[in-house]
Amino acid sequence: MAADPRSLIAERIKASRKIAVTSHLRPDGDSLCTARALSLLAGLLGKDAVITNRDPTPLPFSGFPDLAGIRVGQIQAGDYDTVVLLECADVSRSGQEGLDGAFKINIDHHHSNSPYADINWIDPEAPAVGEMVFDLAGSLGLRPTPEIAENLYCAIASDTGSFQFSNTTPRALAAATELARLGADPTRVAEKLYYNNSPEKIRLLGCVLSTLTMNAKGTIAVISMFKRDTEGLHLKEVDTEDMTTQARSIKGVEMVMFFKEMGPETFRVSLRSKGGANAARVAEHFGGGGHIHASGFTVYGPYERLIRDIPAIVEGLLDEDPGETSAPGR
Ligand SMILES: [Mn+2]
Repeated sequence: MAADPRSLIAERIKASRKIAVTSHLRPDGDSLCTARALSLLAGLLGKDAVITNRDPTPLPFSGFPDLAGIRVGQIQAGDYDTVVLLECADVSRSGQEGLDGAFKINIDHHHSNSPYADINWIDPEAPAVGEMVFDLAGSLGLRPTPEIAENLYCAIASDTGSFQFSNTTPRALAAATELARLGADPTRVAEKLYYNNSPEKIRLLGCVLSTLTMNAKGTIAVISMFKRDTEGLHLKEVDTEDMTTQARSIKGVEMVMFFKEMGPETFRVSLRSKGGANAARVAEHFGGGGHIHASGFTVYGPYERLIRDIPAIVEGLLDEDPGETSAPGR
């Protein structure tokens, strides 16, 4: 039987002096807060752990004081004894170049296709990488401080959509309970994650949601955002995930189509689906791609024609492929 990757990782961390931590392109709450927790855990052992991501920290996480120290750029592998990659199915997912000679640790809760690192700990049953690093704290013989506990809790809360998605397993809830006991404050985390919007964003949300149209069956919701909607608002970046979430919350909706004007007669269409409705298959039909519940493609033409024709084609595709009925989730 192979050695437990947790003990191998713990040994390697203890034997390292300088540790680099990174996560995937367009990092999310799970990878960001877990990276922070891991660097703090390493700090408890007297290690110098530095988080470096290729992409900047997005909203709302860019406003978290705890995540302010994250560097953006490339890791100078020669400066570190160990590089930890969180949620990267391969090295290219990190956007880091020049890690070939580095000692790499791969921690992921998604199926990785290649165990590319020197130590690979892949647990597709884990609800979030934050839950795995909580487990790792035990292997390191460490009790998370309240700050570490709160980051790990935030990672799990964020990845489960506040304990709503299909990864809200007994394991996720057990870890959350334990982390709350260790000092994580669920109310404070919810404030940071969900009560952090600017007035401009809420105005834009109103604008986009007011474009809502539905097909006759009530299974497809279409919303649109035009360049003119964002121009006056001085938004540095536009987080549109909430807009699709609102449209997806309509009873009976299986697919949300979000048309975003990118240029003259050019629209990026984001698809979000639930249950068995396969967003990836629909996107592929139009030359795009993605996952079963999140995908996208680009279309060209006058808006009035696109918004009439594309949802009708999508309805046909959904009818053809009812998909397997599965639990709601992402
Ligand atoms: Mn995750």
